[in-house]
Amino acid sequence: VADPVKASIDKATQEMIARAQDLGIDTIFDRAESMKPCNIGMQGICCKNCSMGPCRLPLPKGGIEGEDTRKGLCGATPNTIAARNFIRMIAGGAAAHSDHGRCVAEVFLSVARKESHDYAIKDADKLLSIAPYFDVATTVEVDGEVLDRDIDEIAVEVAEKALNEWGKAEGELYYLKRAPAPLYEKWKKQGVLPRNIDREIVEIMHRTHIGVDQDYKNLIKQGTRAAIADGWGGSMLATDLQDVLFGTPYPVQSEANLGVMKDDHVNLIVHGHEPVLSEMIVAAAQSPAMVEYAKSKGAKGIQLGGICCTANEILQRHGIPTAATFLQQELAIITGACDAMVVDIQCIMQNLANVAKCFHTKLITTHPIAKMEQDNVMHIEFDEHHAMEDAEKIVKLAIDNFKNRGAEVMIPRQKNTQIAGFGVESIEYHLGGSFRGTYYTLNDNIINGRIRGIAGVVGCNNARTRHNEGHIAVVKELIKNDVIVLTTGCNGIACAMEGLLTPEAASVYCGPGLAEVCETVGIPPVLHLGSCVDNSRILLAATEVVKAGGLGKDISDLPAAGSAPEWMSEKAISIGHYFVTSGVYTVFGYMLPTSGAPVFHDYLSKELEKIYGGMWDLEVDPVKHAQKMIAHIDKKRKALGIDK
Ligand code: NFS
Repeated sequence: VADPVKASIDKATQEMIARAQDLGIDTIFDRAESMKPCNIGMQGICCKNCSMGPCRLPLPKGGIEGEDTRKGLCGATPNTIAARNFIRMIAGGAAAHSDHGRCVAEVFLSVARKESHDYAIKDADKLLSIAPYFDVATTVEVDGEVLDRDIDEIAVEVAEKALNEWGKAEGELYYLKRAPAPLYEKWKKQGVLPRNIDREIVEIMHRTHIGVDQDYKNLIKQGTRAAIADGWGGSMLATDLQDVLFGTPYPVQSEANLGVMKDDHVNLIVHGHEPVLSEMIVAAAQSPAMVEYAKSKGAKGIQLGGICCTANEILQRHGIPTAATFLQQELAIITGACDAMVVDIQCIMQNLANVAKCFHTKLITTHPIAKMEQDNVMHIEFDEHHAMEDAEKIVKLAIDNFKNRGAEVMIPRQKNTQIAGFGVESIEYHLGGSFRGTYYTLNDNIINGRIRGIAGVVGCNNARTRHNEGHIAVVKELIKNDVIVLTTGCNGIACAMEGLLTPEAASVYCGPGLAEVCETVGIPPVLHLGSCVDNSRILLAATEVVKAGGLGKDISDLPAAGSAPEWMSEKAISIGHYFVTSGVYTVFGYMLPTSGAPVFHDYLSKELEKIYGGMWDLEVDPVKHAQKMIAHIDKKRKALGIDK
């Protein structure tokens, strides 16, 4: 079994791992002890794309001397194999983000066509702001007079064009032109402008089939095209359309960690990714009728809590507290106080069902593409056409289950305050110039050196590393050195649990320059921008910084760097790759599945930097990890002539 203290830096997590062990329930932390990963797979050089394999080409101890003659049955080299595996990970990640985006686009279309009545367009301004990218007119000329166009008409046209991005037959993705012009030109020159979202993912599957693409440079080029289709396509569409439907986030105060669950309330945990479901659950759970119903069953009310990116979605738009990171999901049930956990897609551990069996918790799957085999799991299929009805059914189930709680309830006390809900628009509000309405103040503070640079620190937890240790150490080292941090995903949750998402954190953890800016403006030194599809907000914020002037002409000129200290999912690889090929120096922790193919690994760093200005790097030690990012930031400052 796992040593709880070695497994996590977080006290609540440590307590709950120990409790699980007392109760004889295994968690991911224990399984990480009893099952070790395959060393060859970790190096990226196991090819199982045909039945003559798996062909395994381990790197000899001490490395390769002379010519590298390793090859699979078909002759595939380590570079080919590692590149194939790498871009298949991109395909998996891009598919996950983009299919999520497609689902939102479908709901948006049905709302625009007035076919589903439980949702509405909440942010018409956001709709008007994105319409021009789709060549959708927002005004009409009548008798020489320019009038506002009917918003419903605009909505239908945007929705149709947006949905078409997944499968259009000609042209390129609309949003690519939102990137700084020099970046767009680089993509064009390289031939990596995505044509449509699905096609780039399908083409990866084709090109990595036995006997197709055998040149690692050509393979990674397709990986690039699919990753761009994710970051500047599927993910960006998901973010924008979610903002249109559910509202653009603005800073809100809330709390984070398992301690947000309440003894005397019905605890309903929402876990997964698409806000299409969770938005309705929030609305249902907050309705007076449901709260009354909960009271009639002996509870003081309904406490909602989120896990993974669903947490980030309902946090940034409604201030719903965050219950747990990816690695804490089993622990939320082990409190004994989780009356229902409702899940949709992505990052949901199948072992939740086994844990739920040991308690009264109702585990409910909702998505047709994500079911569980265990018989204690209920499936309530969520459909946008009767969304509210489904949501009410789920909330009621949780309430009715409150009375079935066992005596053994143990909710850890730990929780922290957080301010979340930042975005391109709110950063402009807080750090923009009062007259110019751009990122002027932010740029000014970067140029005068109060802020040394910008870091995007994102991504998962990984049971192979100590929970949250990398996240927190990297972020603390950055802000100590006056680097402002933009966070999303489970890094955002980790930072919230640690109290880094409060304005007060500035005086405790930041260097003097960043502290001064944060205190003057009243913002935390770590700005939570939402879920993993909202990494598109980081791309657009970087683009705004470029536009505001004084810091170069492209994202690759900025004193900025990216990081995923505890990554584990394929989505993280897709994100990493679209950051790199958008010009960002990007460091991953734990490992990269490329170490068995040193030539390919080098290509991902040195050669990609020559092409796109960004590069991959790996650094396991969190302080060195942050220091590498800072060194890159300083290099860019020097190139801009703003080093002191
Ligand atoms: Ni991102 Fe969201 Fe967390 Fe990793 Fe999973 S929740 S989409 S993949 S584990 S950050």
